[in-house]
Amino acid sequence: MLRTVSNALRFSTASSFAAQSIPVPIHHHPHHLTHTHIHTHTHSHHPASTSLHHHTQLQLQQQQQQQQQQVLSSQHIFRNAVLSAASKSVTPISLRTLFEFGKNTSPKTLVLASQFLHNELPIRLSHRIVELENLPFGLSEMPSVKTVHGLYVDSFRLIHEFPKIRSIEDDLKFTDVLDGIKTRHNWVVQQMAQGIRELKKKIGADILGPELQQFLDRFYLSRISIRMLIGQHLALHALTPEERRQAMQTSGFVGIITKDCRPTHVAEDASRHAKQLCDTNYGVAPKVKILGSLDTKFTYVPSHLYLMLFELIKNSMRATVETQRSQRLGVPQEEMSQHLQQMLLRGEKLPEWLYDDHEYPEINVIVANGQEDVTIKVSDKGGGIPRSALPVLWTYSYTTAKNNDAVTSSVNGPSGSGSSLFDPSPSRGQGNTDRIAGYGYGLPLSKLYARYFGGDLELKSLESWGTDAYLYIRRLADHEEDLP
Ligand code: W6P
Repeated sequence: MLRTVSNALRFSTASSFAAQSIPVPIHHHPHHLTHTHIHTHTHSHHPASTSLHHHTQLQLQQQQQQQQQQVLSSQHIFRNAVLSAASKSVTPISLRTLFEFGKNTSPKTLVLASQFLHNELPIRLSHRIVELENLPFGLSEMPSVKTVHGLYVDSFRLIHEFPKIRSIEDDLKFTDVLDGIKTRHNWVVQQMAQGIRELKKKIGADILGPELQQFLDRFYLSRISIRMLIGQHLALHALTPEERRQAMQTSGFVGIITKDCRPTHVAEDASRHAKQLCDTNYGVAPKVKILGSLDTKFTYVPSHLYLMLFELIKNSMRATVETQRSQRLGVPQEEMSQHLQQMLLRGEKLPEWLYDDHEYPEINVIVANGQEDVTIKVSDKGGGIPRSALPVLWTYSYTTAKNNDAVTSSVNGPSGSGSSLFDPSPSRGQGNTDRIAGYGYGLPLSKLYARYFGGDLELKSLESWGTDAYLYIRRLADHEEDLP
């Protein structure tokens, strides 16, 4: 039995696993047992066993060994299921396919949808499970990364062990399982960010190199795809057939996709929210003007578009406010909140323009309705970014770092306020205390959302003047998921 296990391990493809010493004290593998840690050690010198007769002790040992083998065996079977799934390729789906499929859903087709996910999700999860075990710099060993790994293993197990889906009842039960999984994964982005902070603390480096960046791009893109598939499935199940028909007729919605996604509307929503945030933070917010082909509509996931436009608009707002104030007051951006506080403490009157929206240059959102792409340009006069600092905006590794003013201050003009805006890094002074943007992953994640269905997101900067963000989205929904 043990030989079978170790042979299988020898031939297994997951390098970190195969690299374990063989024959295997499996309980030493950090990832192997996640929540159900069963202790199978044979404590032959356990004090309690000294009073037993030699005979019974042997029996006990044999029994324990048998138990150990059974545990090894079920672990081994599970591990093989993960590896087997990981050796399969994912099946990319186009937005159109998701849309068309959900358009005429009968209970029967919903069962088909569940069957597809029952097959597909373990593959997508298993790729991440294996990858999470083989990260560079010992990132796999960080507690938060292990937590995420455990979450993926548990989710894999729940889906993998769910029996074959045959009936509508099975479909509903399975959908509940997916709902639970999606919720439990809500904080994975933050948990991974935490894991990276843990690693940085341990190795004392700020920048972690392109390997990690690429891993995180793959990891988050995969996460977006899994959440898209589950989200669509849940949205279809949340309505009765009659309600689904109505949603389609009145708003063009099929699940979370609509054929009438209107960038103008989404940009208005995103601007409203960004304005609230900016007002809270600065007591003022630049105007947003929407121009171009205002009646553009196309098939897309409005929640994704919202997320991207919100990120871009709030970045533009922040850059605009900070640059304008800094220029007119002649105070570096990172000293601004302190400067204003001191003025107030000294009883000085703050200038009128400071809290007047109209004193700040407008942000322009231009919608272009092309054949191939719908392109949305978000254009600010927020002082721009040195060209050399642009790549940093796409990285996951710097905003979370402490005391990295050298990096942040090279971004966005004369003073620090780089990052995905509205998320003061720990190094930033008092004043900006909001945490709305979490860990400053907004920009790199937005690019992944754009790329997911074949679009892209680019930034162009006119240093000293402003920044233009170009968001490209495929006009036709035929593009299949871009998957890692
Ligand atoms: C800036 C920095 C930035 C990032 C993303 C979008 C707009 C802007 N403006 O100054």
